[in-house]
Amino acid sequence: MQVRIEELKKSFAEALALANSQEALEALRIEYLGKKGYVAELMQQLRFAEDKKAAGQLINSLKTYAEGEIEKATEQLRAAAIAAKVRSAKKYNPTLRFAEEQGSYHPITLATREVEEVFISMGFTIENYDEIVDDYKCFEALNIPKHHPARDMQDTYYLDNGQLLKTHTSAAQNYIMKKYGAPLRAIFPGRCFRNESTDACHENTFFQLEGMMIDENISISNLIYFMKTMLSEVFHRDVKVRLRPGFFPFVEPGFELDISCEICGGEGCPSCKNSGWLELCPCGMIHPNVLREGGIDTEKYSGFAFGLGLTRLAMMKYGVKDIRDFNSGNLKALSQFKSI
Ligand code: FA5
Repeated sequence: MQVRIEELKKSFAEALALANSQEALEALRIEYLGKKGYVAELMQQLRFAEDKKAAGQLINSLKTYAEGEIEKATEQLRAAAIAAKVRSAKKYNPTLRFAEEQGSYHPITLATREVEEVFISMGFTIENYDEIVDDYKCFEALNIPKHHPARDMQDTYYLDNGQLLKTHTSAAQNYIMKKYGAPLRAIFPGRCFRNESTDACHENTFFQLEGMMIDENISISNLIYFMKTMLSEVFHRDVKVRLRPGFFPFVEPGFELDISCEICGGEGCPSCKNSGWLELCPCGMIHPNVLREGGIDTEKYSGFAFGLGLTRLAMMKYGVKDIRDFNSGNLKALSQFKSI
């Protein structure tokens, strides 16, 4: 039996050296290890052997040897196939990097940066704030108690734990007042959410950029000065705006600052809901209740706040007719901003 097994090992090794595909290896496995293979045949003969134990060990050594070699060869063939694929793949060429298609900044990013630059030059800091906030920050700290009718204008998406997606950047006012105290000058852009139907000038997810200035002797004329400066710097041209009274529980007095629609030139179109004007930047003098809630001494300090509709500003600045294009992910629309 020993001689026979040595012969089989030798013939196996010779056949293995020639097996250069997974199919050839499988055929070899069946020939030696299959149901009707050499190992099975030797097992049949085991009962005739004088020393069954020694013969059994020899057969087993052939079986283990064949199994191990086939496994090794299978792995080698697989590795060789991967290496061949890698070799034939298109090579990465660092010198081609700039010739290939490049992305571009989103128009909201471009508009945010531009407004930020204007306010930085006027001594404002930029703050970041959460998108998920609690009821206190979004409403109560802003003089909007539970069941106040002003909440109807700002329905949003609620989490199971009672938190909500912020409806306006004003939700950061209380946090920033407590963080810095007075005097302060800060702007804070951010994504806002509202549960409302969408149209050419309303989205359920949009950006605002809030600003706050608190100091001694701040008045409406300071507010108007900063609003005018921001708009002339951002548009680099004269834009027609109008200021009218507006109600927000967190300012007193409050104003609506509208921009004449840049899409239709004030004639009326879907982008401005046919009114010729677009609500852009409500603002006002911060209500004393809100200042006190933020820990500010109202005997000494007063301040203004504004909530710029950043996505609408981008619409007007870049001539985008439909606000929904900004969130569409439509590269045909968005790639036009590459050159800006
Ligand atoms: C507010 O959100 C107030 N927090 C703004 C404010 C801040 C007032 C500080 C006073 C002082 P309003 O809901 O009007 O107000 O939204 C402000 C601006 O955000 C709007 O003028 C508009 O430009 C933009 N805006 C509001 N809702 C949407 C929407 N669904 N889609 C796109 N832009 C919107």
